[in-house]
Amino acid sequence: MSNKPNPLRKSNKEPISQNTLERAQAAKEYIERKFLRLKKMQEEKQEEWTTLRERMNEMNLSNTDKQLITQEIQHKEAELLRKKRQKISVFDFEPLAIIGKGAFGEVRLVRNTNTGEIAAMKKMSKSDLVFKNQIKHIRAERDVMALANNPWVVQLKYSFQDEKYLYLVMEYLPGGDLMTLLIRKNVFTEEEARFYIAEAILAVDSTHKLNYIHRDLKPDNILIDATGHVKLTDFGLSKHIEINPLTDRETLDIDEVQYKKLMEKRAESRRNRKLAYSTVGTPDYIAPEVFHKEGYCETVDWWSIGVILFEMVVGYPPFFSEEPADTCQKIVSWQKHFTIPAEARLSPALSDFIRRLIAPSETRLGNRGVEEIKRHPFFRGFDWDHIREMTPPMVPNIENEIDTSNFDKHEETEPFYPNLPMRKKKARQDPNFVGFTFKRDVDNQRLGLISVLEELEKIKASRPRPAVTRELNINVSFDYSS
Ligand code: ISQ
Repeated sequence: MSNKPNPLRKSNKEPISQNTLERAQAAKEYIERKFLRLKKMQEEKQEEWTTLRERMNEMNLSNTDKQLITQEIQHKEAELLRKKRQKISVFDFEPLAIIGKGAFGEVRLVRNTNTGEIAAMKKMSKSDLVFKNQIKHIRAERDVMALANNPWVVQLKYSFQDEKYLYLVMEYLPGGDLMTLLIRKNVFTEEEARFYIAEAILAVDSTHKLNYIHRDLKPDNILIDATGHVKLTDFGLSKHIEINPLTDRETLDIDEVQYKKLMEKRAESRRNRKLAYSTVGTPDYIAPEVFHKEGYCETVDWWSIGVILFEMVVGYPPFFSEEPADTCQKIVSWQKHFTIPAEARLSPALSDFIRRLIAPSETRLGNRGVEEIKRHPFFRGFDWDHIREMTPPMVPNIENEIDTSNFDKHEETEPFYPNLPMRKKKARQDPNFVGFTFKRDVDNQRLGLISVLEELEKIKASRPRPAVTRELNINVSFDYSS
């Protein structure tokens, strides 16, 4: 290390803050990752070109044909690079409606003015994210949605940023969320609950397979698509709460009439909870070990699944309290507070399933893999393999692609287009957010050399000596979807 004084620091003896060190470390890791990725891509590209040349030689193509194929590929490569360099910003979108508000910002239905595509745009304040130490979480969210080509996860189309905000542009799911369904239905039948919880289980398992623990699963971030099937999102837009005071006594030892009243009160609370705008998320679904400092694993999500299922069939979450702090207390000492009310009249299989999920982490169902969850008697005879082909119990009635009737209405509190300061020079990037930008249709593509190779192989198999330039040109197409 050089001993030269750093002209940017007032005194070279001034200590560097922990925050600066962490940000520098994050930036260093990002640059290293990016470098390795680029190097790997370069190597793969070179390998592909070598293979392509070998194949073309094996096929005895004329020099003109070889040249034409090469030119076509180079042309596509240049096109891809151009697309990659085009900057995307909030000014490429038109706001249509606000469909969610929460801790770090808002979600709007938007239209991409270049392509006409409809999407959900989540906008988050950078300063809030830094202040609440959410950078890692938001990066994980972006990664899981960007990388996964996964039917169970809301797909990320673009992510970008300006000086004040981060933006995630995602596919729009017009069916609303599970919380809205719960509010409309109050309680689900066992069959309805089985369908939604089974889809949620497969969705959660698919993210576990990507080494991602959700930790904050709740009905608000289980979304419903146009066909009535579910997809997961986070992610951080739920909120708390103004709830009617209810005592412990009320959850136990009551007759049917009282129970009905209780349920109505709880439904009211749910509506309030959904309407409330606060920076605090509800802790209702969080596993006890998340509150402790000793660490936890993916089974925390199976606890949350148990709590969501309880709420679906009983009508309220098991550790419900007026104050979030009291809910946390109840969860931490859950053995003292957890009961399934007899009035809910759950089948023995369902009660047992809930008890096996709302359980100590060591013996919790799912501790030895998702299969033990799928094998539980509650799912006896259930066709796990064809769930996406089933007709869901509720199929949303969607009028058109910009129908937002399954979301609550929200007033605009700040303009969609930010009032950014005019700068002469390009602002220095905040290292916290370096590498956030993503464009699905270019970032997840590889140049279609592989598909060119496959086409060449096919031609070779069917006609050992193709010599017609025109036919080859037709086949030099690029499959960017892979
Ligand atoms: C997609 N569609 C509707 C609502 C959404 C909320 C959050 C994230 C993605 C979404």
